[in-house]
Amino acid sequence: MQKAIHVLLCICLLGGSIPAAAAKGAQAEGYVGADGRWHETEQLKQHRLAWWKEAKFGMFIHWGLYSIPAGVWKGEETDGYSEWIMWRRKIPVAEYERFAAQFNPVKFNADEWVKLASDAGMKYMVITAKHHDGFAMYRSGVSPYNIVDAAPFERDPIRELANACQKAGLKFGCYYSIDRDWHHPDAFCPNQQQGNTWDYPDDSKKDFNNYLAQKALPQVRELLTQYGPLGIIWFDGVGTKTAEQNERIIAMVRILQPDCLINSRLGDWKKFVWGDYRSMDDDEVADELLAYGWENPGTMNGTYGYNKLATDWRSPTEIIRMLADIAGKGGNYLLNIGPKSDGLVPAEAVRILRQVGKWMDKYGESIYGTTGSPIGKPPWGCCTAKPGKLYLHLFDRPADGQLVVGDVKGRVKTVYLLAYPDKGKLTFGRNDSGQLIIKLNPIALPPDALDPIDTVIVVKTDSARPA
Ligand code: H79
Repeated sequence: MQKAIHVLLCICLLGGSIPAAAAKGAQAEGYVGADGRWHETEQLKQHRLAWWKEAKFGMFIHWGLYSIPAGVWKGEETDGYSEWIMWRRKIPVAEYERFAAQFNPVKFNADEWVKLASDAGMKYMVITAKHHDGFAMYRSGVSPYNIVDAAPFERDPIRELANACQKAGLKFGCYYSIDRDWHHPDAFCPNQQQGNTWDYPDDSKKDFNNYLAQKALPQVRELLTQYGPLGIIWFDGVGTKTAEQNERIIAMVRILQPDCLINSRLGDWKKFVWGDYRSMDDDEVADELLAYGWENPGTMNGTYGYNKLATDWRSPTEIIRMLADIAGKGGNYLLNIGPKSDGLVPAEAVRILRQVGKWMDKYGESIYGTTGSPIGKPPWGCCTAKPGKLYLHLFDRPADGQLVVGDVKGRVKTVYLLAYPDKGKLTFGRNDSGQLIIKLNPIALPPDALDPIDTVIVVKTDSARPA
């Protein structure tokens, strides 16, 4: 397969189109057809998704010029998404560009960020290479409006993070705002005036295709060719591109990096039409187990970019339970941090991630590589699964010490506390309706056996999918 893609890649890079028949004759699992679209087998897609399904937990990073005003512009406070401040305050391009001249995050250390993610149990990282403000956080030959050419910092954080992730064994991905660009005069946006209509008021003069051809596509190509293998290209900012343009973008990504995942936010925000897996709405968690891969792009404090006004942080308990709940519904958690303009991660975010890491050290087995709950969403918490195993995530202890698990199929072999596989064996039985019941008698358990955040109980059965 790799070889077939190689051949196709060479043809494509030489500028030739590939006759569909020839490509099919080569028995390629994936190829660009005469229609210009990427075609592939379900097997190839699943193969590409395998690491991501195993990983379950990643770090999202929103870092850009917006970390300088951090929610406050000319004394006016902007709550919520700090990365939207240019649009919310209608800051003219010429004024916003001055942030670039100021941006010098000398305390930035890629290895420290990667260690923070890794210690929290995260297996991948996705960082804003360009957000809606149009400023590239990497060395771009396409536009001088980038961190190396336009800021005193002169370093390329995308390169440093890509290298640090590779060293530490994390997958590395880039976020690229493809339909929005408030810096580019042609980035027309039909959605609720979400484009730059203060510097460039005449929408009828905007040639979106020019923006796409001159900036967005060449920058995506740079990201796919300058930083080694990307785990994910995470598109955002939907609404302007046509279906045909989305097809062309997908083909370009597949040809340049066949193993790189593409999230769904190329065309349709709410539906899963494009890409390898579905990005839910910002901060949205699915209501139930979904049959396809999905991901929650989540904030810790209601903003993605650093906002000094956003002090209402989710607690580590809430975040750990969200992670379990998301995994229980078959999803991934891409949890965001918004580093500051000096290059440091806010202390609250560090504190939260360390707590999450402590829990993951003990209970990671109940998250990584799991599938969603085969017993629905139980009232006392949630459930994840692996072949022959259920992981019960106990948030609320039953008052009478009897945990009603539900309709578990097959013969239950053993039930134990994940953190105490030997001493933490629990007694169990079935009630009159055949439901599995576990006895939680704290006297019989080791001290601190029940975790106040989420105690994981393993049910081992002889059934591959125990429900
Ligand atoms: O990058 C983060 C957001 O900035 C981005 N997606 C995540 C991952 C995003 N782009 N568009 N949107 C989210 C949806 C647009 C929301 C809006 Fe608003 C509602 C724009 C105007 C009203 C939120 C509130 C932003 C400004 C005010």
